[in-house]
Amino acid sequence: MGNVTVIGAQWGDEGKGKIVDWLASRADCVVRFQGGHNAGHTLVVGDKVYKLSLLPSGIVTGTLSIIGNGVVLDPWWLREEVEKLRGQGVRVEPDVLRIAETCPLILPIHRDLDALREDASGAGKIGTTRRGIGPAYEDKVGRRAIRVCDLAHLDELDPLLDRLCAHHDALRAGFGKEPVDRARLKNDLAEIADFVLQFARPVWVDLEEARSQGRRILFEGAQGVLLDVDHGTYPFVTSSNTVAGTTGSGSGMGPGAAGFVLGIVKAYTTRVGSGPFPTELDDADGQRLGERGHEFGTVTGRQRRCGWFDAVLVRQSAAVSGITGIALTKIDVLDGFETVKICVGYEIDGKRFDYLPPHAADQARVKPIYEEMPGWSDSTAGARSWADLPAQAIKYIRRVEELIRCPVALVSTSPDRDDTILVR
Ligand code: 2SA
Ligand code: MG
Repeated sequence: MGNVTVIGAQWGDEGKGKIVDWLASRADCVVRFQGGHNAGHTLVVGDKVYKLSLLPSGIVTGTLSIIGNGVVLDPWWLREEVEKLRGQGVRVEPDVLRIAETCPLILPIHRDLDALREDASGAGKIGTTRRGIGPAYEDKVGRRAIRVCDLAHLDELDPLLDRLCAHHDALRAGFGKEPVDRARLKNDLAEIADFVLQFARPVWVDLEEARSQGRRILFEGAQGVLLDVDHGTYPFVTSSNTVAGTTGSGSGMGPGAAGFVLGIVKAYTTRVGSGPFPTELDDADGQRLGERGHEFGTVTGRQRRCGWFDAVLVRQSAAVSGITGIALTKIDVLDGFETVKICVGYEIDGKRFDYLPPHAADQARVKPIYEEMPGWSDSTAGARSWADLPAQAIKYIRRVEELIRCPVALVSTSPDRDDTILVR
């Protein structure tokens, strides 16, 4: 198998961590290409649980792990996560972890701004992770970011800080906040610089070498397609492109880098943060999905909103991000439901839609049209072959496949690495 790209095909938390970990053991190199420490990937290996937010999942198995230029990097978080993993016995050294020199940094002022804006936004609140992701990407595109390579030139920081602070001081004043404490920021950067720089590399060189030697690269997406800044439920999205096309631009490889695009899809739907969610359930079924699926965020511990599987949204995700095949996860959470529902279309004022209209007001108003199927009472948990699945569960999976117009390549039946069914 050549390169593989793993992306979430819903609103994140589809169970990418397990699948990435499973694939990482077959890859030569794992690359993160967008997002920051707003991701939350839980890996269960044997009796050990690892929680990663920033580092590529390959790190746990000692696979070469690269943080590409498309990621926004919080250097203090990096140190914390590295130290935590080392404490769990994972080796994190410059030969296994490499960070693009061109990564923009997330600074304390970005976290401040994220929180100030969220708190001031009233009903327009995005429900961000408050980790400064959006403000850091804004500064990157606004050409005023401090990047990893700037840490190697601390004596040339002043003109960069002039540009950055001119912008932030004005914004902060608007919120009644004091100007940026430049001396402190410079000190903090000087203190963390060496830690980050030990991992800093022109990672495009490593990737070019890997490519020319036919090594297998695994691209690890964060969040999900419905949170993509262009294709998601804007403005209730994250600030990066989460689609597979970002693998090239976010790592320094060409557009052909992505290879097989594996979309991770949960057998039902969840979302954290604000924004439209057509199949959201406020009833006992929703509660049951949340409890059985342990639907709490890895990063912030927030309770996730839950609902039935939305085939309209996943079909759209698969189309806009060019998904080759999907991995269906957490099918066991549906065990024991008398009937299960799948959303097959929407209605607004009697008009039918087979896609999610772009305006937030329409998105909030769409009524899901459901197809009902009988559930299954037998357990799918821990199934490792197609033959282990109840007949109704197989029917459900086949119907999902038909509706989203994309083949199911894998089915995951528990958080355990080995509880995975390969579908030809
Ligand atoms: P941000 O912080 O600017 O990226 O937030 C913008 C929106 O993106 C959503 N978002 C996420 N949704 C699901 N999972 C995410 N990561 C963590 C996880 C979440 C957690 O994987 O478990 O622990 O709460 C993630 N990151 C960003 C966010 O909810 C906003 O809707
Ligand atoms: Mg997650």
